[in-house]
This record gives sequence, structure tokens and C-alpha cells, in this order.
Amino acid sequence: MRGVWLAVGLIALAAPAAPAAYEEIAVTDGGTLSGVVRFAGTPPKLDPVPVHRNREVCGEQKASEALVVGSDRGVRGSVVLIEGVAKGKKATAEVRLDNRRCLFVSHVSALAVGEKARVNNSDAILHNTHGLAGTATVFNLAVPNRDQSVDITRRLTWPGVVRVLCDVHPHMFAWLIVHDSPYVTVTDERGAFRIADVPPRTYKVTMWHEGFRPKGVDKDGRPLYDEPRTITRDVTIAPRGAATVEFELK
Ligand SMILES: [Cu+2]
Repeated sequence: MRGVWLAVGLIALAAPAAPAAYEEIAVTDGGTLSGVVRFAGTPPKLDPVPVHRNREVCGEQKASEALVVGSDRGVRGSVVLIEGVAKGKKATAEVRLDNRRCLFVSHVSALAVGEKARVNNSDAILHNTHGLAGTATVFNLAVPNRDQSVDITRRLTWPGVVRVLCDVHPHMFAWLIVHDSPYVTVTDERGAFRIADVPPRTYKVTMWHEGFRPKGVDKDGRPLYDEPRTITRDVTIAPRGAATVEFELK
């Protein structure tokens, strides 16, 4: 998987060969990996994204979520992945990607292949939630009704990055990161993360963050940013140990 994550486009969903199946085992002497993603230097101020449709519901504009830096330069919405875990803890995540007040909540989600995922609509207007791996459609769901919910678990069969758009509202976009094991998480508003029950050994640990330097807009008025960033570090997890790693995003 390392090669996949190092390719900064990170388009692996159309991979020709099936990835080795992840095996769930009882992890008895697992350690914990925790840490923080911080922004180095002065974060750029991102322009808000104008809303073109359903302004009566959505408002006039939305703050860009491509880069959200909190206290002590902590970066929200970075993904941290432990690579190459073939056997480990049970995969139990349930991702709910909600269309809420004309935003995707959460803006960044991460899960393993096979973990449950749903698209939900909390608004009383039509959204069309469209997941893309590169240019290939992974799912494309019209959700016209409030409290409508569609299971997409079986659409997410390959590790990789899914860019999620709303075909109705170009200001809406989000990311779903699909990993080959449940050893993946997203940083909180302080930039912090924690992954538990990691089988002890040395791993490559990768931080991924979407691009945030503005590159104009596409034909629909959708904001475009530069390529995602990845940083990979070697981290050793000792039996029942607590390892920490810090990533600097620039
Ligand atoms: Cu929408």
C-alpha cells in the first residue's frame, strides 16, 4: 500500500488486483499511537465559498473547510493512516456522511474497506451526493428528502481517496478516505489523533491532508485547490506502549 499512498493523487479505487484481505484477530499486547498535526508558519486565509442555489436554505456563502487551523496551530481534518497492518483489531467504524445545512458533515471521514458507511440528508432540499475516485464515479445518489439515508458500504470496496461533491451545490465538497485496515483516523479540531490496539512493530505512518492553496474554480464554480499533501514517517509501537508522532503541514 505504501506506493499507493505515496502517489499523491491517491487514486487506488480502480486498482486491478484485489488487496490482501484484512484479518481480524484479538490484539492482546497492542500499543497506542497518538499525536498531532500542526500547521507550520502562517496558515493562508481561505476565501469563503459562494452559494449559488437554495440560498434561502444554505445562506450566501460557506467558510472553506480545506484548511481549518485551531488553537496551537492544530489542523483539523487531516487523516492519519498506519500502513501495512494485515492483522489486527475488529473493524467497527460507522461513517455517516450527512448533508446538513448545505455542508457535508464531516468534511473528512476515514474508514476501512467493509466498515459501514451511509449518506444522509438532514435538509429539506435536494442534494446529489457524488463520490469520485479520480474521474471514476464510486457512488452517485440523489437524496431529495429530509432524513433520507442510503447505505454506501458496498460501494467502498477499494482503499483510496474518494472526493465527494454535491452535483446541485458546487460549494459542497468532502473527502472519504478508505483504508485497507481500521488503523486510520481523522484529526480533531485541535489537530490531535489517537489510534489504539496497534499490534507492536515498526510501521510507516502517513498523514494525508487535502490541498488548500486556491487554484480558481471549475466550470460549475466549484473551488479548486492544489494537490493533497502526504507525509510518511517510521514509527515503532512497543507492546502495550504509547508512541507519539507529530506532523507539520505546510
Ligand atoms: Cu447539495
